[in-house]
Amino acid sequence: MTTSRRQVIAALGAVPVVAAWPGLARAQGKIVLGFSQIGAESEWRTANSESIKSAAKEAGIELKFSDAQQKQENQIKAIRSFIAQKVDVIAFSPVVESGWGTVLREAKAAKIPVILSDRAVNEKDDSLWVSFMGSDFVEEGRKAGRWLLENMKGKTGDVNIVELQGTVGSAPAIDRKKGFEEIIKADPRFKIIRSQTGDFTRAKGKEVMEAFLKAEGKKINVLYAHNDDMAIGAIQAIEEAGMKPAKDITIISIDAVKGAFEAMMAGKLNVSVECSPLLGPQLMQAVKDLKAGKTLPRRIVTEEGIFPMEVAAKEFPKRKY
Ligand code: GYE
Repeated sequence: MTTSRRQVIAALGAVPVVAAWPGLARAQGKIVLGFSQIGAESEWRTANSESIKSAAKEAGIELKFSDAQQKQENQIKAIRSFIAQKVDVIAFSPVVESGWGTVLREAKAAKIPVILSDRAVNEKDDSLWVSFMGSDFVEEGRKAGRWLLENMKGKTGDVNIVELQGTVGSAPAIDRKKGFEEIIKADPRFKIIRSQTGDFTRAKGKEVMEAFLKAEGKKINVLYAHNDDMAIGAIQAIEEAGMKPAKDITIISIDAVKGAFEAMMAGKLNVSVECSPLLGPQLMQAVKDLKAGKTLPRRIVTEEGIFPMEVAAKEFPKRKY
């Protein structure tokens, strides 16, 4: 007895079969979006992936989601495969700023519009993407710097800062450093005595903080971490070195994910600057607008705040990531 196709579809369930059938999504009138994600390096990134997946589902957009495990070459491969599959729109979060020209020109030649999500690229030809949506990372760095200046007003003498940078060559690492330095240079007492990458992960944040503590020990007054995960890793290192995080060393980080709120409520982190990962809904709206023939704004900036330890318990229940 042969099994009919209808039986196979019934047995497998209609949804996965349709999804696996090239071209069928489009035949059903669905928009196809290829998204190349950086990886799963942080709590922020996990929340961002979740936001994109759930917003695509909600919007009825067929999402081809690819995780690059923090490697640019994997992102380039994914984008090439989206071009080969003739998706309607490509969106991606570039792990680093440079090196995208060739693949973006390939997308342009194939007439597939590209949206930059979360991070920017450093390419002269800005006709290679239609819109960039995400945070103003320079401003986030400034917010961190302003908070520090404000909160060290009463302190006399030098303020020795160690900095945990994000992924080398990435937009948030470059810009968060720039914005922070721009503010602290107003007061010569503020000095960055060590600065190294922790690649946005807890494990590396801990490892590098251990090295900072070994080299500088009690000289360290402040830790500025480019994201919460590295700060959380560093907090462990500080405790293991017998010091009190947020007391012996003032700690500032960026993202304001739940893990940071928990650390603040435990009295171990002084402040976190908000960076929202919830880009899914606006990305799906942009994809729909593009398909409807509308022109997107070149830049869509996410609005965000800053949360010091004192407000953590009150804000925590309202946090969505
Ligand atoms: O701050 C960090 C993540 O690009 C804004 O990437 C994002 C950054 C975020 O790994 O936690």
